Amino acid sequence: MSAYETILIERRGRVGVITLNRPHALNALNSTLMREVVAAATDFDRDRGIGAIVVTGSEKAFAAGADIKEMASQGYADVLLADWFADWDRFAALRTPTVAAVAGYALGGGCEVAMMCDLLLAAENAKFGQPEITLGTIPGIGGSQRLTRAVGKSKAMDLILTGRMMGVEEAERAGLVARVVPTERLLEEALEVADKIASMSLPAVYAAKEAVAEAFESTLSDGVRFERRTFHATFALADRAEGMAAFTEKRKPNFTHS
Ligand code: CO8
Repeated sequence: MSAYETILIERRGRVGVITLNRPHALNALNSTLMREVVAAATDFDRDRGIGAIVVTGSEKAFAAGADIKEMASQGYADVLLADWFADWDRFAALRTPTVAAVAGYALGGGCEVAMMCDLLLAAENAKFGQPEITLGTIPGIGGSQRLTRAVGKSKAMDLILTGRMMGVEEAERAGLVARVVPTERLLEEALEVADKIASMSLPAVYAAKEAVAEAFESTLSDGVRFERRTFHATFALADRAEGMAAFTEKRKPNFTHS
């Protein structure tokens, strides 16, 4: 079914699953893989039959970073002119909620892609880190910004300046991870969460995701105003009327995504 070289894609009901699949390189993000993930995610995002997207890797690695072998020969002008990693802005701008299901290594670009997802489920064996400093460079897919917003300045500095890895307990304590799950149940749990999200009203889900994302882009008063206006707008939805009627009538809502 998949015309992709470096990822597998699958539809499970209303959930789209993207599996990073370069096992010989611990799913290192080369340019083909990056292009394919963004293309597959964009296709799912345009599909009204998809209500959530799961991004996952293997048990050994979500992704061990951008592909160092591919980057090694590049110069400043090469990466500047090609605007390396700018494509990921399209991934960050998806309207469909994205769930990262992370087992094993999530390092460098791998950690950054996981953090670009809306929520992050981690297996007990997951390890997070931004080791770019050990290569003489720095995070390039948003890590210095998203990690700092997720875990605060001190821990972000610790990870980014030393390049050390962080296990799941520390990652959960620091607020990077929504839930830690047994490694063998990771995909199942991620699919359950994604299914739950996909069972809600799609326009309400878009609105909720946009409102939470606004917290990272605005002042508190602007964000609260944005939320209030968006909340008011949900009163134009048939699904909002159905959701409240179903509660009153003590039955399950039948959302039509309208
Ligand atoms: N890139 C390319 N190949 C990789 C990568 C990678 N990031 N990670 C692992 N591999 C390859 C290895 O080279 C090896 O290949 P081979 O068998 O051909 O030698 C294979 O995957 C298996 O890896 P290991 O044998 O090393 O497996 P171990 O279990 O011994 O170690 C580690 C696992 C600890 C994860 C180790 O592989 C490692 O340290 N990997 C690199 C991690 C890293 O530094 N990631 C950050 C990359 S930089 C980045 O993501 C953002 C850069 C932003 C730059 C901005 C520029 C514009």
